[in-house]
Amino acid sequence: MTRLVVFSNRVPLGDKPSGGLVVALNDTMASQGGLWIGTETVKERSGNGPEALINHPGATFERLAMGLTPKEHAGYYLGYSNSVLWPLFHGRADLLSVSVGQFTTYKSVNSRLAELSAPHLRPDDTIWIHDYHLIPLAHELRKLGVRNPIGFFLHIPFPVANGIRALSDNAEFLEWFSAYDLVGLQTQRDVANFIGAFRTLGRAELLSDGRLRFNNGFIQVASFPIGIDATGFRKAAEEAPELPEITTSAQKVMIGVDRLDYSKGLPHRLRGFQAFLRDRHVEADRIAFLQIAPPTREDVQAYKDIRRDLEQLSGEVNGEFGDIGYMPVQYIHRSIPRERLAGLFRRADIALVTPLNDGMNLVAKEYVAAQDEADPGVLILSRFAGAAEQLAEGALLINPYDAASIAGGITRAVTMPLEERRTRHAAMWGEIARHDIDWWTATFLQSLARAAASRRTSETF
Ligand code: ADQ
Repeated sequence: MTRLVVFSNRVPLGDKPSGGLVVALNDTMASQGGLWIGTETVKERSGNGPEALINHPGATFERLAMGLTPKEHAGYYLGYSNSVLWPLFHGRADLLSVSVGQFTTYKSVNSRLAELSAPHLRPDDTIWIHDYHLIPLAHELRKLGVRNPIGFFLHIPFPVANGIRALSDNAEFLEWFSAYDLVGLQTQRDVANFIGAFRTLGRAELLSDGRLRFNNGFIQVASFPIGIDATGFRKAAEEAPELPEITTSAQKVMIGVDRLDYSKGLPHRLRGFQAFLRDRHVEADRIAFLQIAPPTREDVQAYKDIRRDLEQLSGEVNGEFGDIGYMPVQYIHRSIPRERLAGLFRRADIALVTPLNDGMNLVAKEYVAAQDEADPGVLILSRFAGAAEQLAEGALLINPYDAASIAGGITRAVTMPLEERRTRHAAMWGEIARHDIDWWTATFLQSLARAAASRRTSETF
């Protein structure tokens, strides 16, 4: 069996990792072993002696990290990755913040990571690179003579051609993808955008076998919707400790769990809830909305702005509809342990997952997995979440830009008969259990092995 080498921006270091990508891959690595390489910010790099990756022993797999100086962290992570690629890939060119030096730092961090990692690679390794921070990495590894199968998976949406056009160096950017044997995206929509962008901007040709002929090579692209540890999460929810009453007088509980990110549509969600409350006789059916939104990337201005907007709006809604013993919005600005999260999902009658754009959204899948199938809750889901492609049959799909659409979804959810809730839940659970995290890993790696083998064959002729 070949060894799996995973690259991602961060390496999981704690016992209980959180965050979409790391949670998803940690179990696979813990059970099958391998090598995980990433980056971490250090105060200063030691100037003497050859620079080395930092070893983090203590896991069932090997963990290595490259130290980033605060300046590199600013240019590569906060800068190009999260102030250029993240907003662009989520369709928010208006939030783009381009500054001198970011692009160069992004490339130099990737090339140094390649240089420091190459000596750790063995000829029979399978390499799997994750996410937008590391797009040029395969190109850099190939320059160093690495011939192993290399796959890439993008966890966030792939934008339409105009999104890529807003990258000043888009020709070089497209070129990076040709170093991979396989490019994996979350949804069919992303694959269509990818092909469209390469045809429009790179004069690529779509071949009948699905590959793209681009410059002098080929790109194999396909969708692999990421899953969760479905049975594990369900079990955690079943075994979760009793929760204290969420609020005193609310009859129904609605939950939202998101990193505090502008792509998650949190202010729009509150406007939707406000519209619902305005339309109804609140006394008749009091609903408590619990929003858990831990901070991220707080050094980026757009994230400071979203935090301020959200705090203001929840105050506004509570001021308008709150009463003694009833606060419609409870807003918690921190991370909570996964077991407790699983218990909260199970307790909640409704989940509001309303991103303006999202690669997949694992919260939607976790909420469904946590339900009691005898009396399941209702998932209200944005049509812009990647998960909507798989969960359309069971979720209430809404338009997150339209407060009336969200309000309508809440009304339907509150009044939905038990039979309908069960039918919808069963459809979603079937999909989530079938296409779980093990399915995702296995399917991607099998496709990568096939793609790499056929590329080698065509190279021989
Ligand atoms: P994220 O944008 O981080 O992931 P998501 O898919 O929802 O979004 O994953 C977040 C994870 O963190 C979930 O497992 C959730 O339970 C957990 N989490 C969130 N808030 C938490 C809190 N307060 N306390 C504890 N845990 C919390 C990126 C992409 C997504 C894609 C994933 C995986 O943006 O679109 O689904 O990667 O590919």
